[in-house]
Amino acid sequence: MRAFEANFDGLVGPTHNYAGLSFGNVASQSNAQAVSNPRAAALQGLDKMLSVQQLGMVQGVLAPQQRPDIHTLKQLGFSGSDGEILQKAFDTAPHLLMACYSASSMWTANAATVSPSADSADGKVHFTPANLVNKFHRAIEHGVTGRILKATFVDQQRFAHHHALPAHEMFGDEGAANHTRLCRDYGQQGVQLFVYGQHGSDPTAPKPSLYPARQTLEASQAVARLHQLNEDNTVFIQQNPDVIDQGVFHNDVIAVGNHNVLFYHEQAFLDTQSKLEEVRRKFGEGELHFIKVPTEAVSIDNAVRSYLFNTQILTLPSGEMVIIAPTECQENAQVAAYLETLVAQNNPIAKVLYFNVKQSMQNGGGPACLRLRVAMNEQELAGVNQATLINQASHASLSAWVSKHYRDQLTLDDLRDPSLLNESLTALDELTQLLKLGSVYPFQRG
Ligand code: SUG
Repeated sequence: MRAFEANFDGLVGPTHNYAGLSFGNVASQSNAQAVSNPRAAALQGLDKMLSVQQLGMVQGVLAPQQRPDIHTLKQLGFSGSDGEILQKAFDTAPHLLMACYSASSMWTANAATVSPSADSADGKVHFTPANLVNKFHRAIEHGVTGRILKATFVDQQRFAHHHALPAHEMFGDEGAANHTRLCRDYGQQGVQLFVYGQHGSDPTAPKPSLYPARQTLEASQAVARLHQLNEDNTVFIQQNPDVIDQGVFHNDVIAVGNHNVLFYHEQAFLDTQSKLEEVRRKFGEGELHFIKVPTEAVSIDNAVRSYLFNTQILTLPSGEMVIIAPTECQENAQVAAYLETLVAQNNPIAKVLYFNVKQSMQNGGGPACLRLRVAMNEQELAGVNQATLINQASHASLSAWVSKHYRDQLTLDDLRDPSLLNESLTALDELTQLLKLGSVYPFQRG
């Protein structure tokens, strides 16, 4: 049976803003307080989704979170009418209000870790929502994320949905952003690479000194157990702590894998040589391409600024491999020159396609952050909620929905405006009907 990779992108929510919430994420910190454009952000994302679908790929969409998260504000002791809660939080704890307003669920590479049925002992596709404990604004995502995943990957015979890991820093989990899979064919057993930033239980092990390492080895191991993977199809690799300190807050900012290609910066990992030998041994027979980018070709600084590695490498139905890159790669002289030589060299990557996702990039989210990959076969695809799949018609109705409900500018001062809350909930209520999700949001559940 034909197997393929589907990409499920996060739909940017109506409250997309720049709050500077992510210590260790250079773009988030440097654009703090900038004026955002939620409408442009959502339309940029939808246009990328349609373009990928038109390349012949299966493309889906994951709904955003309910924001503001008024329930969390109440849990933190703010009381009164919704308008009073927003005003009190704005006056006394603006950082909490911003966190409860973040549209950060758009980066669905952090929604969950996904393992395809070909790798799991029970033959199901497994999902574990990421607990995202390192950042408060993201730690409040996983409950609703789990409901959205269940309403999207519906067939319980084929999809296994787990709870997020315990919410403790020992199990800090950032989902697919620190996970990639190499395979000969999407339907055959592959090798899953789990990249962690630190050991959660060994204080003497290497770790970054300035910025946080968000993913722990203990979390990656727990996800591999939940997903019924085995010794032969998993490799655990530590991320180089020095690059985390230079702004590489997830592995997908320094390496990306697809099919039988691993594209990585030479400084991405610790013990690179022995770990890549382990990958090759577990991969077994067949062509496997390691494309290493040396520091003299692309500096860490340029990799972080351009998001060269936060690209999507796609295997098109024709077998051709293309890179979906942000326009920032085109604008960075060193990276643009590198990409020209890459496609000219003898490797499977045939061309680069550039996309404008600047609204997301300014918060540290490139094309690969915006998508969750789910390798599946035709039967599994039939078990997906078909209303969440992108084609010309669904792209048109979602774009019209965005244009009807979204503002074209948002400042932090707007967050105390109760009409923003009402606009957001009205939009999301309509969205659950468009995507046939049922009542996934707290405000719909009473
Ligand atoms: O978690 N930015 C996100 C970006 C996530 C990118 N994802 C991957 N690399 N897969 C984060 O740091 C910024 C929000 C703000 O500052 O308003 C933010 O959450």
